[in-house]
Amino acid sequence: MSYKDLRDFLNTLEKAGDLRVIENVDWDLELGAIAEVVASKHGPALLFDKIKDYPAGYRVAALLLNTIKRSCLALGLPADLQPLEAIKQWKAKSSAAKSFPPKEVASGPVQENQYTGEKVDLNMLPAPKWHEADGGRYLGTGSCVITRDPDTGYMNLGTYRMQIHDQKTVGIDLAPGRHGRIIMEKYHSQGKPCPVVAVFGSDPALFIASFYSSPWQTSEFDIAGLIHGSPIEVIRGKHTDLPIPAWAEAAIEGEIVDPKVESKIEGPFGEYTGYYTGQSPLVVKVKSLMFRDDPIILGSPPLNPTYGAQSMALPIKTVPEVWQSLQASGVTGVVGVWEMPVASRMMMVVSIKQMYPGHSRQAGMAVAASKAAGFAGRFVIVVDDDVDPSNMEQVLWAVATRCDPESAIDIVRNCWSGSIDPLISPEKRERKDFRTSRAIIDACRPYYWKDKFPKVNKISEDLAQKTMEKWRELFVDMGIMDIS
Ligand SMILES: Cc1cc2nc3c(=O)[nH]c(=O)nc-3n(C[C@H](O)[C@H](O)[C@H](O)COP(=O)(O)O)c2cc1C
Ligand SMILES: [Mn+2]
Repeated sequence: MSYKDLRDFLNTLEKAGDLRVIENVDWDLELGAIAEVVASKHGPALLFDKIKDYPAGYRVAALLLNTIKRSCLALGLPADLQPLEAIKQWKAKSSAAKSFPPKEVASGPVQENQYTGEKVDLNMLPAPKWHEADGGRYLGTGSCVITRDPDTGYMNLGTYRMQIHDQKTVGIDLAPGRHGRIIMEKYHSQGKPCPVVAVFGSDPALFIASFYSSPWQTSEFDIAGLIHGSPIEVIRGKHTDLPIPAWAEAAIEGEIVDPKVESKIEGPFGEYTGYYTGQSPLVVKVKSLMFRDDPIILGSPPLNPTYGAQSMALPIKTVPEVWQSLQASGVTGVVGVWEMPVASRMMMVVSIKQMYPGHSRQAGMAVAASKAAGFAGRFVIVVDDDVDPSNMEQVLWAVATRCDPESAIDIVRNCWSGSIDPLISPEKRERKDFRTSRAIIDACRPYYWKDKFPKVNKISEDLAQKTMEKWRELFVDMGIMDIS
């Protein structure tokens, strides 16, 4: 299965009864509030139309990846998979990515409306103010930002939040260590602004590819092409020479200016950590704006996860990336990787079959050092292979019963983080020291006496099965279908 563009994907959702069109909303908090409430109840994807101050047809889509089912549809996987199985299939699929360089075409729907120079006005697009204490209107929450490495020409995609400052200027928050930021800094060190294309309404394939991170010098266009099943069609940008996805809803061409030349603080912005953080000084000067007739802005507002409002139901990004990096760094015996839903990468779990002394610490350190979970991480929990890393009860039980705090928690100091981290003190923020510590929580049975560790008290599958068979009518009567 594949989809041509965002509209095509929304049609698929509509046919599946998984999209609700909501009309007559205000971009100023009302749209965001509806999205947050619906997300917290795991409701349908949303398409907002007739937005205050905008012509009918200028729309905002949201909550595309908010359920496991929609995430699977977006990834081109069967829609009824369990979370761990879905991630395993997506990991297998993404690791088999072959080279899918974008395919240049002469023109595309994204060019239906084009403005350059003085005619550019970003306020033409319906950008919501999503959360109450946001510093402004965010056009880029489900963005796809394209840059090119000046040394090698490889093209990087990233999702970075973007706030409208004025008609021709947007703020962009590029965390330290992002490929997009490394590329930008190369231009700035040569005294040049960094050419950039930003897409504000791509289909889920391009969006997922953007927040996914391929290894340095490997383009995320390959991931987008893989999900599509064919190369992404692009037109060549007149102002940047960068590829612009031809079927995108809206895009800009511009330059990220060296903050020493020009800067403006964006944010704060309500983030996935459950706090308002950030404040990036980086700005993009926009040279051209283009959008389709009746454009659809793709929104992906971060939400406080403590009441089920995550914007991503399936850990599409962190888990497969970390799992692959464990394999690449030679850590054997990994049976599962997960992130705690309420803490995302701040609390990663890896499950291993212990095979040699020091194995569990090696796995923990490799997770803490990976690109996907290394940035703004906090805790890495290592569990044995009898613990399902995606089952929070099992993980916490293992921590409580198998981790001796004195000998099985290690602290690593001065690790990679950024302004998004709520634990960066005001003093550290002031001097731009964005480092924080990590704890490796080894909740595996102690290696040298693991075979003498007390036996687990839990009904065996065999006894559960036999009991279920003999007492089936009783259990059915009680509404109990599964007792293992
Ligand atoms: C919805 C969403 C919003 C994101 N916003 C930002 C952001 O504002 N700044 C940032 O540095 N990373 C952000 N990220 C994470 C990056 O997109 C992600 O780490 C990506 O892999 C970076 O790619 P790169 O290393 O190729 O630049 C966001 C991710 C998602 C899913
Ligand atoms: Mn990259």
